[in-house]
Formats: sequence, C-alpha cells, structure tokens
Amino acid sequence: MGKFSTYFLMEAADVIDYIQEKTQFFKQDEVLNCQEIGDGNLNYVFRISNNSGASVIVKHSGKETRAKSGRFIDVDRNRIEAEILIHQEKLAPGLVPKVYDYDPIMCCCIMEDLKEFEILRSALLQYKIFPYFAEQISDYLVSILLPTTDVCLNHKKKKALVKKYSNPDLCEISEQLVYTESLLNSSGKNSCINIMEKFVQKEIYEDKKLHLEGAKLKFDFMEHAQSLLHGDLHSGSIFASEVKIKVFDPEFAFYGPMGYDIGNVIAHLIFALIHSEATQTDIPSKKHFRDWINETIRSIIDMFSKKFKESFYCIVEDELSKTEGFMEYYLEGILSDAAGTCGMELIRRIVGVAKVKEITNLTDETLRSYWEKRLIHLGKKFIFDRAIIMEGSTYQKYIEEALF
Ligand code: SR1
Ligand code: MG
Repeated sequence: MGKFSTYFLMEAADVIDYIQEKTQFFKQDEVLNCQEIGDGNLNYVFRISNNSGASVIVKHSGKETRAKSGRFIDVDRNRIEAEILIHQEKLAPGLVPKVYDYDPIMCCCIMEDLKEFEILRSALLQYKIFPYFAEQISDYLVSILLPTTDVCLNHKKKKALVKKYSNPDLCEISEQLVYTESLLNSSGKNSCINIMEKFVQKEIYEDKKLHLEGAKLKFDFMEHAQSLLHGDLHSGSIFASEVKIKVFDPEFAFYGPMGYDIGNVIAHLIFALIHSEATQTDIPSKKHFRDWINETIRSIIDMFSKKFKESFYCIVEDELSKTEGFMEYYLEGILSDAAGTCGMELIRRIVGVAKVKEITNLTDETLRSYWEKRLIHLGKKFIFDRAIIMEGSTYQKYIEEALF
C-alpha cells in the first residue's frame, strides 16, 4: 500500500511527495517548495514550485471545512470542480484554469498555476480597473450557461448532466446562507455592527414582504434546473491579469437558474464600488473607478443579452423554443433572476456569516453603517423590482439613486 492509497488530510510536505509520486511535472531529484496559499472557506490550495520558477497547484479537500467549523462537507465537491472545469474549458476555451489530473482517493485536483494573475477582489480593493472585464465575463456567461440548457442540449444529455453535477452539500450552504439565514437569522449566527442592529431587525428580519420574495427566489434556486452554473461567481472566484480573466473555484456548481451567476458578479462589483467610495481620498481617481464600475455593470447586462440573442438561434436545438417571442420570454426570466440574486447577495454578505472585505475593512463604524444601510435598501429594490430590471442602464439608475 502506497502513502496515497488511502485518504488523509495532506500537509505541505505530503503534497511534495504526492506530486513527485503521481506526476512527472518535476524531476525526481529536484528541490521543491510547497506553500498553502488558499484563502477560501473550504479547501486547501498548495503551490508547489522548483528553483527555476516552474509551478503547479494542488487543490485538496478536507472532510471538514478549513475553518474547522464542525461543518463536514462531501469531498465529492473536488470531483465536481475538476470535471466542471474540464467541461467549461471546452465551452469557453482559455477562460478557466487547465486541469491536469483529479484524484478521487486523495480528493485533490492538480491544475495550472495562474501566478501571473491576481484575484479580482484583491485587485478591486486596490481600485485597479480591467477595461476588458465586461467583454470576457459576458463571453464566459453566455458560452457556458446557454449551451447547457434544455433549449440547446438534447434532453437526455441535459438530464445526465443534472445528475452528474448534483451537489447537495454545497447547495445546502447556499440555500441556507444566501436565502433562509440571511432573511430570518434562524440559527442566530448572523452578525452586524451594534449600530446596525435595529435597522437590520426592521428592514430584514421583520419584513414579511421581503421574506415572501426571498422564498420565491430560494425555490427558484432549488427547483429551476435551467443551466449548469458556477454557483459561487463572486470576485474571489475570478483571476484577472492585464489582458485576461480566468474563472475558477466552481465547487458550488449545480443545475440552477442562469441568473444566479450573473447576479452574483454584479453584486460583488457593487461591493467594490462602495469600498472605493468609502475609502478612496483622491477624487479624480475615485470618479474614474466609479465610472468604470458603472459602465462595467451596464455592459455585462447588455452584452450578456446581446450575445445571448446572437447565440440563441445558432445553437438552439428544441423546435418549439424557436417560436417567435420565446427567446425574449426566456431571457426576461434570466434577467429577473439576475436582479433578484444580486439583491440577495448584497444583503447576505452584510448580515450573514460569509462577509466581504469591502465591508469588513471599513473600520469606522459610522461610515460602515452609512454604506451598509444604502446597500441593504438597494438589495431590497433589486429583489422587489426584479421583474422590470432588464437593462444595464436600469442597474445604473438604481445604483445612482440608492447609493449617491
Ligand atoms: C461555508 S462557505 C461560505 C461561503 O463561502 C463560499 O465562497 C460561498 O459563497 C459560501 O456561501
Ligand atoms: Mg470559493
């Protein structure tokens, strides 16, 4: 029996042995360095490199989350992540990291090291702008989401994919954290700064109309197996360089409503926007960043719609879905889901257990509460008005009215 024939939680030294035993990536006698570089909530990410700078990534799942929260999550998430990245690379070549191998025993995936990229959230926290972002993320969204729907894919192939990417443990996290907990705080694990407590109680936990809309969105998320989603498409799941993005970390992937991915991207751009507004002191630079974010949000929605319409009749398979008016009806449903998701995401990242640095970095509590209140109002507007939020310019209008 070899060292890696039975699962155990690896540490850096084990990962060096692992990569040497399982791959020919490095020469056998090379001195290797291994560092754990993950900053997510669930997995361990090891970078193994030699002295000449060649490197590779091993992403390894523990049975318990890395926060050692007492929460145990199926390590099958690692298979889902590896297989979906391979699947997505075929649909959107170059927009996801390359997977070299996946090991179901050790629950790890060996993949391309994107060290010339930075995590988009970290870059946005430093007010960096990426002029090509809207173009590339809308390419990613249309070319990955549309071809996996029933309108484009043979119904038996589609159902096989639904089964293959059934992801109950990770979906349960989203069902709880994005929907139920964020609106009801049933487990009592939510938190907010003291001066926000009354506001959150009234505006979220006691707002029955909001709960009703949240319930509709939750069951849309759970029951609407429309498209093979990334499932956690925030700015920490996107790498960006000067010219290119790569979307990674699709361990929450499952068949759900397409708008879920779109709404997530938009919500985290809004967090980047308010972080800049709250912290940047250089006015021209603040304005430059605000203009870019506003324009990027508008472009993502409008480019998504345009590319969706251009692709629809080229790749649609289902005869009846070619009926005049159906494409528009289908797209409206997606856009409404996107606006609703964006609203839920804004709220849950403020009150829930999984917060974002754009907010928690604001150490002045008066300033933080000022922006949190505005974001919660904006999130509610997106949820309540989702049926009429169909264009990028409407997002811009809502953002302008609620935040400035
Ligand atoms: C316990 S995991 C908390 C959050 O982190 C992930 O990135 C997902 O967004 C999840 O909701
Ligand atoms: Mg993640």
